[in-house]
Amino acid sequence: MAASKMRVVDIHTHMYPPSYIKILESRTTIPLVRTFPQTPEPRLILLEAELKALEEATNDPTAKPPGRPLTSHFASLAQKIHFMDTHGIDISVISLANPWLDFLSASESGKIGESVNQEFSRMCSEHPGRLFFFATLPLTAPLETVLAAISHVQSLQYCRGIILGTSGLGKGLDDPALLPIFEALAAANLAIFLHPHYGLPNEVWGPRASAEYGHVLPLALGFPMETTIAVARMYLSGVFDKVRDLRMILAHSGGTLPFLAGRIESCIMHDGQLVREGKAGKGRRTIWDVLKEQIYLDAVIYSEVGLKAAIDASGADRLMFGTDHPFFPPLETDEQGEWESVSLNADAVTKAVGEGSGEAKAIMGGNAIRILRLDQN
Ligand code: 5CU
Repeated sequence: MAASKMRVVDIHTHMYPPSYIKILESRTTIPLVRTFPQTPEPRLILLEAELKALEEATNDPTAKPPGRPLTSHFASLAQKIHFMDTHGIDISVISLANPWLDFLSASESGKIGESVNQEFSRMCSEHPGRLFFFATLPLTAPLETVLAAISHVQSLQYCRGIILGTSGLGKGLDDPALLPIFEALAAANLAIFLHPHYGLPNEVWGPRASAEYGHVLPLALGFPMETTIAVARMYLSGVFDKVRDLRMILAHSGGTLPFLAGRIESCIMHDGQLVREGKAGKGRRTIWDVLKEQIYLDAVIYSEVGLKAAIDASGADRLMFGTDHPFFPPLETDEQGEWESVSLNADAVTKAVGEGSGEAKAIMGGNAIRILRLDQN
């Protein structure tokens, strides 16, 4: 029997549609898009950790430009398809990049969310079978607007889930007020792609970070810790037991969750309060159980060491390849060519499970096709 061809699926790949970029251009506080005299390309400034650099560049035209260049990779569908073709990616599940609709007022987020989701739906319909999307929810709007948005996106042909930040309704993902939303998503068979944005407080990085360390600390450490904390809080609050059909895909291979799950378990078992309250007993589903039953992980971890931990924690049948395009472009080679950030993740899969192995095929695409129903157009 001929060996089946490997299909490559990118489940972690973002866009800001043009209408969203217009909103960012109209803003004076982050997130925003602004042009600076020191560089021709507009800059996209997203993160709290970029505030100091933004202030300095605003007051001093010789200061280094803040944020990242807003290249055509962020908003152009043609560029996304070119990127996919360049890297042998058959299917992409695109999603709005952070911070989604989190900064919009309660009165505007419902309408803007609807049009952003329509725009994603339209982009997918231009490339049937090659593009699917994770929708975005207007979480600052009243509950009925959020629930109506879930019904709306469930009806969109190419929608396979929703992308979610860790703030939820403002109080994190262990907030009981989120339960009806989690229940509605589970009932609609829409997976949650959990993605960080807020990182850790700026003070954690120390006084030298903004001037000397670029974006390394907030992105390499802040993002994964944010995801880890958000999911640990959900687990401790019992969300996964309350909504057994809830399915979550964690960005960046679950932050540090695969590495820290044992420690989380030990801390639960040795916590006097939790033991007294009967929350640490024998029949309980452990964080390991949740990792294997309700959680999927992307394979965006750039090394076989982290990837092996992710596979050990959740199983090779629950990992899905991703690129994080358009973030992490090459800085010294042509952006229209191959990106090292992509090959690092693809090589990690090969090194962890062997080139051409069944597990490699599953992680590179088979799992995503099965889990996200990508063979159903
Ligand atoms: O480089 C960055 O700031 C980011 C970001 O904001 N979001 C993301 O998904 N990856 C990298």
